[in-house]
Amino acid sequence: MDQFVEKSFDKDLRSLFKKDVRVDNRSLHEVLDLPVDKLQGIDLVSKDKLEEAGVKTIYDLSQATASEKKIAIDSTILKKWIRKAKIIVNYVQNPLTKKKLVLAGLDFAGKTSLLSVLKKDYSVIQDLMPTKGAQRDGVEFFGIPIITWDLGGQALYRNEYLDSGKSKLFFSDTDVLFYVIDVQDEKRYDEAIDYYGKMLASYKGLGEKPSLIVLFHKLDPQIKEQEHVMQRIAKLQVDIANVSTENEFSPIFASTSIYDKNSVFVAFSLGIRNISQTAELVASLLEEYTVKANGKASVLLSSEGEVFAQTGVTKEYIELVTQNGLLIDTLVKFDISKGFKLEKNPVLKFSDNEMYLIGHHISSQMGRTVYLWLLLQNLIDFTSSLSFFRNEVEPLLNLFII
Ligand SMILES: Nc1nc2c(ncn2[C@@H]2O[C@H](COP(=O)(O)OP(=O)(O)O)[C@@H](O)[C@H]2O)c(=O)[nH]1
Ligand SMILES: [Mg+2]
Repeated sequence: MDQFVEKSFDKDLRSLFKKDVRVDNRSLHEVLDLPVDKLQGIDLVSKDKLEEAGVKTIYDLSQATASEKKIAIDSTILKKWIRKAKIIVNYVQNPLTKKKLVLAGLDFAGKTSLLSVLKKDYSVIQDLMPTKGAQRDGVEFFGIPIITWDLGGQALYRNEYLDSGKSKLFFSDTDVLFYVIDVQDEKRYDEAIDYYGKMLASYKGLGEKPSLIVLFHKLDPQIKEQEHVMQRIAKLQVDIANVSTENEFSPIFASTSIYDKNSVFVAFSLGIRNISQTAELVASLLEEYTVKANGKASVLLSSEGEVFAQTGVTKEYIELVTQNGLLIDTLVKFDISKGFKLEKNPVLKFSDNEMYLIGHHISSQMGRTVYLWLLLQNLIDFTSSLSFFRNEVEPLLNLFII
């Protein structure tokens, strides 16, 4: 049932390699035998050092360990190279399939609302839009279609799917399962937990183990501060964790609210990052760069609201950056028909705490523009190392979902 995706050296791997490398897609496996210095960033001196340790090819490099004393290269740098080699080996050796996201939960849990946030169908902006074409049917995130599923209540007639062979059609090959629970509807907690358990059992029956995100939804900003609500949710989390363990699943928990759009993009991005081959490396590159640039927080964000990575000294700073990055992207989108364009390096000044949010274009591929948003205390010159960061991170963004 998997739908296979064609592999292409030029489309996916090209920018990880030096310019002179030529590879025919039909003999893609040959990249594994290329000498290590064909990889972008590996110089001849390092090549010799690696060779002395018996690491000659890209494949050898993927099998090396960074802590090995016999390789005389800084272990942070070596780790990155090994990680890249692993990504390449994985790309070449494993079939690429189309990914699938499932969004499930009781009726009224908020699934349709979550999807319209992801579509960036913000009603205020929608009302202001001069022209509106037909609504897009399917919602995609990171280019992956999201399938929704109502459980329980009015949708009872569909529940046969959970127990019958038909479930196979619907659930099979799920990469990430997002399970939504309405935290405001305490009366239906038991029902929500019950269906959650049934879904996990259904996946187990299929021999599948999707990545799992449980969304504590409708946790609106004003109720987040209420002690009794938080206690109730803490108990809910324990119950969900127990049912998960019984079914050999370990979910990631996230809180969401349509009144905090940032929370929705972050929660869905978490699920995607969990199945990404390159997310970890992208995150560590961003962390490294942010420290070097003296940044308080930063986020790699696409025009579609996809959060590739975020980092920062406090949770509040990270939220501030993500929220404003999203906002600026939305404004640009809204006024794009009037020729409104993002400046090369847009700067936003927060006058209450004397901080600056600076945007940097990182890549534009497949209809998505990725910006690096960086929160700084001083507008010092940090652009020198940016091109290095961009060169390193751009190929990894292209390989984010493979
Ligand atoms: N307070 C609050 N209400 C929400 C939120 N998300 C959805 N709702 C409301 O919950 C109801 C059910 O939402 P809907 O998206 O239709 O649920 P679905 O049946 O799972 O698709 C609607 O009235 C929404 O406006 C949220 O984050 N906070
Ligand atoms: Mg719905």
